[in-house]
Amino acid sequence: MSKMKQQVQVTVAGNYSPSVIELKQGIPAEILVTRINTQGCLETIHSSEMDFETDLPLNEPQTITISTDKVGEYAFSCGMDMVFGKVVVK
Ligand SMILES: [Cu+2]
Repeated sequence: MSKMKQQVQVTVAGNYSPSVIELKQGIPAEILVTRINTQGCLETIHSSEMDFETDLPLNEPQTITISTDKVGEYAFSCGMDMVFGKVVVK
């Protein structure tokens, strides 16, 4: 059986697109986050609920591994907590 993995691309351009990321529980997941312009204050993405903080260099996709162990909703935001998105594990 081949290994399953979920991967979702997120584009950052003044906000997060998509801003709601749905993942299935129990399947390893990563989000590939690419900041494509300098709109807003989105040079950093972080989440205390998912325990990550990552710089987003312009046009350089960053891979963030997301735990899907537990069903729930987990917020992430820009470094100044002004722009938000969330991961929904179900
Ligand atoms: Cu901000």
